[in-house]
Amino acid sequence: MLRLLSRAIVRQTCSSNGGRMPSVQPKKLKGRMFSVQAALPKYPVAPLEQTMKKYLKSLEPLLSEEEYRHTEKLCKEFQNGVGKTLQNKLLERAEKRDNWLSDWWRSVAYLGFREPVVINSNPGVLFPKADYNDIQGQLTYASRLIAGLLDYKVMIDEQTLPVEHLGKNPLCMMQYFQVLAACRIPLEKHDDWTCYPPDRPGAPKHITVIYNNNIFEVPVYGGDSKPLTTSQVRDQLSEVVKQGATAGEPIGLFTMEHRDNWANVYKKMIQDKTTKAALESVQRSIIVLCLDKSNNTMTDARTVSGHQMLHGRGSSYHTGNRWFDKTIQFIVGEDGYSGLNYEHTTAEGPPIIHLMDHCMKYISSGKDWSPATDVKPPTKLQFNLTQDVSDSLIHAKENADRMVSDLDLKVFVFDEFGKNFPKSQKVSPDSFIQNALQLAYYRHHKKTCGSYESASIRMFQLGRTETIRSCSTESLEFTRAMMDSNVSKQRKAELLRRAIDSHKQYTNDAISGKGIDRHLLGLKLTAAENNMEIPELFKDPAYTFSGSWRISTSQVPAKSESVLFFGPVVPDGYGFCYNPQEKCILFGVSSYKSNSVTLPAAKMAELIQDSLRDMRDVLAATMKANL
Ligand code: COA
Ligand code: HC5
Repeated sequence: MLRLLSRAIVRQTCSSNGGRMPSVQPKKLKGRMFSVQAALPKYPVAPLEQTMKKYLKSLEPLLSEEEYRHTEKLCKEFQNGVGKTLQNKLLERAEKRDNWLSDWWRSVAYLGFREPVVINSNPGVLFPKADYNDIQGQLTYASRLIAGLLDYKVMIDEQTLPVEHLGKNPLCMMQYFQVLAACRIPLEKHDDWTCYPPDRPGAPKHITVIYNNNIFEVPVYGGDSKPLTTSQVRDQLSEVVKQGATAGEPIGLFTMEHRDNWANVYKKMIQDKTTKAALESVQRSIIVLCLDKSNNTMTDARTVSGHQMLHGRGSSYHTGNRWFDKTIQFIVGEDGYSGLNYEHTTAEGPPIIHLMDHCMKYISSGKDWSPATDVKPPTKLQFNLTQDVSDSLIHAKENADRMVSDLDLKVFVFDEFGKNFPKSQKVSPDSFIQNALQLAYYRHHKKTCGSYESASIRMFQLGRTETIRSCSTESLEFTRAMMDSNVSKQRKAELLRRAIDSHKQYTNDAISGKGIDRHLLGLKLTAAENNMEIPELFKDPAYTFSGSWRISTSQVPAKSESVLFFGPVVPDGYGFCYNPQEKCILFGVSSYKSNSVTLPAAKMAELIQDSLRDMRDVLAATMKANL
């Protein structure tokens, strides 16, 4: 496995296509996009002893005494033996690169990952419902969305986006530069990734629109290089609908395939010049816009639409009307529900959500600009499929439908309080919510598990994410106490505050380069790249077990009341994504129907709400007692 991985890494960094980060000519406009980019610190390699100590601490709630002692021994041996060599090699790598991790991460987390990107990797987002219910309203909404996108793109092109901050710290803005120009390309064993950044010749001037499974190249700039107005975009979309009246072959289903299957089909497809040009048009476009039919559902329309955004609801609904390899797909339904799906290689959630929030605001503003001239009409892209490729589409359809039918999702709003309550109790809202997720899991499973929360490490150049191991000795003590009627509310509140503090401390460490998971990964990959024996530490069941994220979570705050979701990362796990607002929290919860251990998503959603309420009650009661 590791050998395969190291070969894949070499292949990626040697890739002739855009497999590597595009470089940028940064403009240093004060407070804007790249003004502080060069001054951002480099991602450090943490001291080995520190990582070993923290790793052992993270295992305390997960292992038996005996298992713990075994791993403790392995850590000691590693730290005094091969770990030293690996650490030195990793430090050498860090010396030579802007970020020792980013290429590896792109490869291990994304391009080398062979399972279908849909559900397993691409997140979905459901926007607040818009007030229309027919195709005319759909086209008007979609054209406002695209106008908002073009308005945002000006800030990327001119590098005038404000620098994002985490607390007081400025963050790396490279992902923003790439989100409107990138696409994943299937290759056997290890995908490629292409990017056409805005400061290069050939930067994209069109979007891809998919309607009724037909795929179109739609110019969104005039011959005068001006962006189209809302009504000009709308005219383009009306033309798409006219030309796309007959359903096309659902070739988007291929992008939901296992990556090696898709790579195999792709290789055949690009033998045909016309098809190759059509595929490149999609890859080179700014974004994909999917114009979907109505879901025609009366019950829990939000959850149904969540499925639509995450995977398209299968071949008889919208899954063929997608291109899941594209970094951003906006999805606009005929029934007022819209959202997006994004391929994760290019960026984390925050740049995508920032763009989305801008579009939401733009839609309700009266803004527009003067019309562009010399506008080229949409072109329906031509795909010539051989019999062989058409046959593969039948398998792709079966595989997609199997995956879709197994995914359980619940999209809901907890509206009894939001960030305001934990803030009033002087505790971190994120750490409060994470402990609620721990409690919800414990309520049903009567134990804890490997738990992942994404932490941003974009305070560093080209930083991506680190893991917050959100299950701790303190969180386990708290969850146990909550389920014990003999423990007083006062004590429960004390344990909750302690668990919150522990989580907050881990968070602060993770965002400042003192996490453990990326460092451990770096040491393991260093061994693989140097053809060294995999150290015992990484063969230890505790390493695999503690990194099997049965709870996989992420906080992505948005200005709008949008809901975000993704699939579980292990069969017996849950995916929890939340968008905390001041007075409510929007949640997306997922699990697999075929798994007999996990609860249906709606049941788990109830446990989360019960946990949030119970935690509020213990804190509020003790607050009163202290007055
Ligand atoms: N008392 C009162 N208020 C507090 C508090 C306390 N003890 N602790 C925190 N707060 C406030 C904060 O000031 C902040 O205020 P704001 O709403 O005005 O901004 C708010 O509560 C939220 O803080 P907190 O809940 O502690 O979380 P955070 O914003 O620091 O986020 C992470 C924590 C882990 C989510 C964040 O560090 C991070 O890494 N985000 C990126 C995650 C990511 O990239 N996800 C997508 C991956 S694809
Ligand atoms: C719409 C935003 C969804 C968030 C996506 C996210 O958090 O992805 C995580 C990325 C990372 O590197 O931590 C992975 N995760 C979904 C498995 C938590």
